[in-house]
Amino acid sequence: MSSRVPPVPGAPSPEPPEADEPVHAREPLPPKPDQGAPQPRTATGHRLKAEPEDFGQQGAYLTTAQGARLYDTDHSLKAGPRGPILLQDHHLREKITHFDHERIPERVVHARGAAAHGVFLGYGTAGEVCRAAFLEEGVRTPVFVRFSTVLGSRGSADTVRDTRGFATKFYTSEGVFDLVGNNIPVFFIQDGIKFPDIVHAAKPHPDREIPQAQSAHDTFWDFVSLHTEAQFHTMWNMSDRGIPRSYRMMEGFGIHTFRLTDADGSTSLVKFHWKPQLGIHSLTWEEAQMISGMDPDFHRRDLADAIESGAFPEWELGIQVFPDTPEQTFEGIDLLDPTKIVPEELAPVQAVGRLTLDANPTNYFAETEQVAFHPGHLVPGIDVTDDPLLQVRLFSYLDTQISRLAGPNFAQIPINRTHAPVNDMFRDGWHQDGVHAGVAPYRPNSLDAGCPFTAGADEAAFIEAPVAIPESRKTREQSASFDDHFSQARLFYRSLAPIEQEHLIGAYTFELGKCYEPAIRERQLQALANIDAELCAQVADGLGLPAPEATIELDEVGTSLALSQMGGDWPVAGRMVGILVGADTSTETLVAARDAFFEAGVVPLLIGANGADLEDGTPVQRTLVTARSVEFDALVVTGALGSRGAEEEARDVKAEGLASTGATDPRVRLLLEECWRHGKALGAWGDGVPVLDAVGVPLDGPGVVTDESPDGVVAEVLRLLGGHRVWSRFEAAG
Ligand code: HDE
Repeated sequence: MSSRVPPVPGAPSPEPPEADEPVHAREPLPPKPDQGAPQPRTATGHRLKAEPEDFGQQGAYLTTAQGARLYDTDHSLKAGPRGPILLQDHHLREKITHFDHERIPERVVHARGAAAHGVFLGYGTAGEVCRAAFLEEGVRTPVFVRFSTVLGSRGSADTVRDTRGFATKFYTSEGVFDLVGNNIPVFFIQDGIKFPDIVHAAKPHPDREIPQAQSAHDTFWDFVSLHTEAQFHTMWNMSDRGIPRSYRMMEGFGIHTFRLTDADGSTSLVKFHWKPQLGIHSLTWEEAQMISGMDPDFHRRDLADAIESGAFPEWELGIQVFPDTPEQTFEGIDLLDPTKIVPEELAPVQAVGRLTLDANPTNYFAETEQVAFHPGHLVPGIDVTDDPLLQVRLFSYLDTQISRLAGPNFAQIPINRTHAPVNDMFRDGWHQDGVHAGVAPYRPNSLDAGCPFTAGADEAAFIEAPVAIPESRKTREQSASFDDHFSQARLFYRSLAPIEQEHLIGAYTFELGKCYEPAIRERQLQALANIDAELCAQVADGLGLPAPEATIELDEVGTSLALSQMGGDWPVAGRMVGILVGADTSTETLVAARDAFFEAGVVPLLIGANGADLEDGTPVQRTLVTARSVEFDALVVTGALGSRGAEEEARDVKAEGLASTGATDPRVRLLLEECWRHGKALGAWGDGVPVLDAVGVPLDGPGVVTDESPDGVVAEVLRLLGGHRVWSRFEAAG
């Protein structure tokens, strides 16, 4: 690592460009070192002796799609320099036609996402309950993971309040296994037939198509207040889980109960969990809103930057295991009801493997947009249950890919290709990439020598667990064991720390406050009254409405500490620290402090008054114009910065509409004030200390570190980062 050019992530190209336009023909640049791509496989799963770059553009010259070299792409073929364009201009027609068809339909839900390649390492600890080969000890399986928001369109902001998708494709030796989960362990609805209803209610209103990527509107709260099974999921949404700090700092859940089979054929019921190595952390609501405007790609950028800077995100896959009894319940909880959790205190999460994301996609469209997940992509040892939400998903995902990816051959798109040999009898269809041999794609046959053959359990066939289905009758009824809509919501609320409860109350008050119709606010308050009287009273108070009485008896539910995300000390890898460069700060001290942050795995960015390099040529990465506090997890002030005379101050105060801050630049004041308000660590040394003081940051306040020299400040800021936020700055946490 050079001390002059810090490896700050985000370089757009593998080679820094020259200022002059390049004119000498050369082969394409390689992908960037942090990028990965689908493994080279044929459409039928065979490993190709090829490099991922072989699938990218080839040769030094611009060509048509047929490979003919072109001499001009800027001028259409015309009848004379000022004449009409000729129909025979094939390059023009090909270029425009391809462009006209560049877009495919975005996902109906989870349209906005970001993804990464990685590897899953089996611990072997699942062997007692599951025979899947990829869970065996030491087996390394390539994976592709796509995170997403649910409600927004593809171009919407990352930090809106919403559920997040957490979908993992395991390219196992026994076929593709997709674990298509969320960052919230329960769902809005118990039966998949209602999915279009909840999604229509949550999406923008159909008349004006507003609001985008929001649940703070009438149709959403109309539905969830009339449909109280959604209350528990909604409570997770209104909690800090709805605004994660990063995809790297989210839990993931398979939600449904799955059925595992071991090598002897015995079955167990399980719930899947992803536990992030960096802990579970969230934004504050104000940060989330500010980021939506200032950096709508915040989560996407965070994931890519972390991987590029070598801070590879990691999760442990864990399972909660339950006996597979005919009732399919555990401690009175119906395991087929996807609106219920099993508290971790009742069934601990047992780690079975580790996921590491270590490469960014090379091409967003080819990989992140075209990846096609499906909860029915299972491998021997993992099977579904009769959860009525899961059952509908098994239909929906295949169906949606056919319209989204234009036909039935989407499994042949490189990112979707399995790493196991494929010998199906599916033929033809749009974009067929296989070149199938033989004449008998049917069974039984003798003309293709009977190929392909069916496998038995000994040949690793996927065999559905032969579960008994009790004698019954056709019905549209739901089991009475699905009826309790409130007690787990109460358990959740009561398990939160006071500061988390305060955030949750604020979120309900905001969202309901944005509803136009009083009847909807009142109806939702009634649902809250059936969850917790104190919660209801506080939200009612914020709305200026009377708090209704509960209409049901509220059982005592206890608490589950695993539901709170407070506490703990976490690795700081990939956290962002802003270092404000003082006008007279010694460059040597600055570079030493910056490098100390780098060595701890943090990304330090130097913030200068403007973009000029420091005296010794050290570049700055941000300026007072491009930096905003929400980008950073901590700020350090190294000296007086951007100090101004009285005339400049008067001008800035007028132009920015900000209160006078005397000699301190108002943009510095904003940076520091926001960091203080959002509970972020603040450090200063030397001439930086009076700057903190001047903007009103109490020097003896919690999480404020000052010293004569940088060493102690850097160490203490790193320690504070491990706690995510300086919680004691918030009244409710104090
Ligand atoms: Fe999905 N869901 N979903 N969903 N879902 C889709 O499939 C659907 C549900 C989830 O990054 C769609 O390929 C129905 C639960 C994720 O590509 C679609 C029902 C959970 C993703 C679809 C559910 C999820 C999707 C849209 C109720 C958590 C993004 C495009 C029966 C366990 C995957 C697509 C990615 C995507 C249908 C409920 C998670 C329309 C009908 C519960 C993470 O098929």
